[in-house]
Amino acid sequence: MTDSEKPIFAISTSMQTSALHLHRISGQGIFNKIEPFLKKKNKSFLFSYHNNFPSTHYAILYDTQNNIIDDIIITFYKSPKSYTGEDLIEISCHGNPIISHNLHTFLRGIGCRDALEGEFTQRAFLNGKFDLSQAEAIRELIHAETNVGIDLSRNQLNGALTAEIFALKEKFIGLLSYFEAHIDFAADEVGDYKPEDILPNLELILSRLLTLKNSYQRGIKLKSGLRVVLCGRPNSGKSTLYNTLLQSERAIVTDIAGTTRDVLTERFQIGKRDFVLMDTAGIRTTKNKVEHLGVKKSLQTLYEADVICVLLDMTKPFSQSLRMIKDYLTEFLMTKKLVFVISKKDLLLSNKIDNAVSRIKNEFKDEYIVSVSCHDISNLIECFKELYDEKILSEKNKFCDSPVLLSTRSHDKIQEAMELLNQTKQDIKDHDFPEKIASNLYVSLKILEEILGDLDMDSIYKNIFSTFCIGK
Ligand SMILES: Nc1nc2c(ncn2[C@@H]2O[C@H](COP(=O)(O)OP(=O)(O)O)[C@@H](O)[C@H]2O)c(=O)[nH]1
Ligand SMILES: [Mg+2]
Repeated sequence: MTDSEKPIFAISTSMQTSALHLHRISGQGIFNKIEPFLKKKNKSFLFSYHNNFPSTHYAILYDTQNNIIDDIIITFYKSPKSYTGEDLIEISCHGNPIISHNLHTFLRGIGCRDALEGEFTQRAFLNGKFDLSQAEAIRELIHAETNVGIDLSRNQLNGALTAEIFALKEKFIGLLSYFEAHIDFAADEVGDYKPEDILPNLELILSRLLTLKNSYQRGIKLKSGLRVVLCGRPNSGKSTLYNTLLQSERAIVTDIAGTTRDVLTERFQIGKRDFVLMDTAGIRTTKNKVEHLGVKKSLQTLYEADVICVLLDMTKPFSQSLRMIKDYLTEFLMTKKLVFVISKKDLLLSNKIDNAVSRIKNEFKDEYIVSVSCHDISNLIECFKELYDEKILSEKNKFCDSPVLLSTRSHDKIQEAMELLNQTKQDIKDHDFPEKIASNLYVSLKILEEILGDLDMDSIYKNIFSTFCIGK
């Protein structure tokens, strides 16, 4: 048996001490290999390979020297109805790393080997359980950092991209049959060669490919969450708000102006809404070299923001904040969503807050204005929810069932196919030979099919599956 045919095993959970560990073993013949080492209390282990699978059993697992490894729950998945398409076993044992290491030593002893990264998924792909775009979707699903990221991966796992590539393939076949007919038959049989007649069909393919290509950037944006930057003058309460939103003492807070120098970045959630939050150095003119660099970095960070929260400490003269906004933030007033956050509201009387709101409204008409304190940020939370729904959720819902490209690999394939098709478009306009046009159409189609995988792409697979975790 070669190494690639050997049954493989890996722990699917983490190897740390925990209630349970789950292990997977996959490969033909694995049931026979393991069965002699399974017993029930005082009885031998009885189970039939002909049962309906999957079947789950309680058993005690012994090693080759007849020592107990652990009492386990073992599930048998009969080929082809398993994740890999091979006979597959899942063992759940007590979550002690020593027990799991003993189990692995035992498995090596009965002819299994350690799985490589992504090898279970690679075997599943090679056994036709899913195509390459779906395998990539599984990787994305495991690594997604946001709820939208999970939704987009599910969409691809369910075959949205696969279906689109198949639909495009149908369109290609329509185009190809025209040129094939003109290669094989004379004009009196199939009519005059007028390739420009099929240009609209080619345009249609190109426009669907463009939609796919654009979905890549949109996907990146949607799955990263809403990027919120906190900015304002020193001591306006940015770091305090940052910590309150994250519910942890992440940033240093002092009453000394210019405490924060670096940009801090963390993720946080409001329900299922995902945000990236950035705290920045207070914006002011300063002679301190380090603080000056911090201010510069703050201003650069604003370009990455979806939402800029401008903190205004209204216990200080409003003219100072106004100056800062006019001097540094004017360009963002036009290009970004701004939220004016009146901070330290616990230090302000309510008529002072009203007064502050109307002064801000006077200066900046259509922007959000909320007031917060370190004890109460409910207004801002509501505002964040609204902005998330407007900028992320509605965008996601607009495209909810359409495919979204998740990998650079598939994005580059679409790009490559589009370049060749644009060349073909020119060839058609130039009334070029049907042989040449058909050949380029075949190559473009082949490039698109590679998104779903192709059995002579061995080196690419190795690359893709090596980015999975062990046990997947
Ligand atoms: N009373 C009160 N003080 C606050 C509030 N938020 C911040 N502060 C104080 O204002 C000072 C500056 O806060 P900090 O968060 O470091 O401001 P930053 O420079 O904008 O990051 C600190 O002494 C904080 O304790 C608030 O909501 N209420
Ligand atoms: Mg700070």
